[in-house]
Amino acid sequence: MQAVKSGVGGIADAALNDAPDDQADDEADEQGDGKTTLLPDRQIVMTLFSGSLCPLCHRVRITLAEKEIEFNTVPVDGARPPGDLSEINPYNSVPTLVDRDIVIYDSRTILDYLEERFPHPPLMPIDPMRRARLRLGMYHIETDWYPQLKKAQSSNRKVAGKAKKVLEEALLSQVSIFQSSRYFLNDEFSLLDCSLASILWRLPPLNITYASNRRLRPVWQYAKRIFERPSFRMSLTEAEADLAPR
Ligand SMILES: N[C@@H](CCC(=O)N[C@@H](CS)C(=O)NCC(=O)O)C(=O)O
Repeated sequence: MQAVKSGVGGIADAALNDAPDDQADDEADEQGDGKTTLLPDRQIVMTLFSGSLCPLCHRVRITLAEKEIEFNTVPVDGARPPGDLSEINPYNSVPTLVDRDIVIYDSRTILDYLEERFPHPPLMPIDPMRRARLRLGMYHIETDWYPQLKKAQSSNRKVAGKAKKVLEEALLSQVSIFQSSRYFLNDEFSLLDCSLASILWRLPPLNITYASNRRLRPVWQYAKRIFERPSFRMSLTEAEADLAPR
């Protein structure tokens, strides 16, 4: 059995751990541990294995918060993943979502599953062409942006410096899209925005300061719209909250 945190995720966990009717909490209380719970053999709510600073986990947490889905979190330290994870996910990767009998890994597969299992509020348009456009946007982010973000966080200064330049240029090349609709490529908030937000949140600490760059002003206006959403605030782990610009 695996120790888990209970709640709708992120920094909201502690408050929600006090919910009186929560069966998992009752089990924890029996153990004299008011904060952590044990994953019941038969899960009632979903469980997310999640890294506290992992951007792919973050886009899943934003999606869960948007859809107001209750879930347990198993915090995973990348260097020391729990044994349970390798038993259920051959890639031993986070995010990994457990929903009753199914274990889902790969963040994109998880997003698609959540959208289909919890269609309200919708985070994808109905129109096939608009859907395809957003899917292409997600494809670009997954193929180009996330890998560059990983490189930009590298301890190798040369690799990091080059990736930061690529990311800044990518933002500049998309400015007209950032300002052409309320959300990215769409007037409604979507899975694409959940994905982009997890990247944009991590750029200012890497000195990609779009807030103070006049040419990137539309990016900042877009980012602010997302960062101010209650779901976004709720999605943040403590470590992610610490990345906020001071
Ligand atoms: N395609 C996967 C990639 C997941 C991934 O690389 N996750 C990283 C953390 S951000 C991880 O778990 N690395 C440890 C490992 O793969 O062993 C996804 O989108 O979920």
